[in-house]
Amino acid sequence: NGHKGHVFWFTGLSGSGKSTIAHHVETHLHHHGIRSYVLDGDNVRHGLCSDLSFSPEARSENVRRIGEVSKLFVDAGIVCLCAFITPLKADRDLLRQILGTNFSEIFVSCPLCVCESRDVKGYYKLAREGKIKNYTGISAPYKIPEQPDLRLETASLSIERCVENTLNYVMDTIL
Ligand code: GGZ
Repeated sequence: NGHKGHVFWFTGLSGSGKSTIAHHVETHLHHHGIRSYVLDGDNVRHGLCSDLSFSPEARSENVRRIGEVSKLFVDAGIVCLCAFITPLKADRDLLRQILGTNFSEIFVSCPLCVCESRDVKGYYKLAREGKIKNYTGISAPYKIPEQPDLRLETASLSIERCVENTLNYVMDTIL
């Protein structure tokens, strides 16, 4: 296989579409014979990071651990698709320090009101009611990436187009 390991890191609000896009991209990569793996809250926050809350310090540690794990994926020659809110610039900067040129930042851009109207898990409603504290976009910050390697506008583009744009970018980066 003529591709190299690389980390594609999807950052954006809860409900912006990070995990959905990452999983679709993974499926396409498998069809192309490219080994890839999705890391997201669903498979990391219950295991590797089950001791971590959503305080600013805990989020930083969450992101740092995943950065280190994804570095191991790169060493193994695997394309790692990481889907985490990663709300702070300092944490995203740390990822670039850990991973260097094997890191790409993909900003999954979507207005808060659209994410909130989707409210797949009902968390935004609970956050508005104060039943979930430190909720990103409601009661905790999200700092918009200024110079992402790729930006996906999920409110105005279909999932299919976002996946296609990401795949093109991934192929250009790893091949
Ligand atoms: C944000 C939270 C919170 C709070 C639970 N703030 O829509 P989801 O459910 O599936 O995605 C969200 C996920 C975010 O975890 P991350 O590991 O990506 O966050 S970070 O990068 O900031 O460490 C949401 C759920 O966890 N969730 N509480 N307070 N999202």
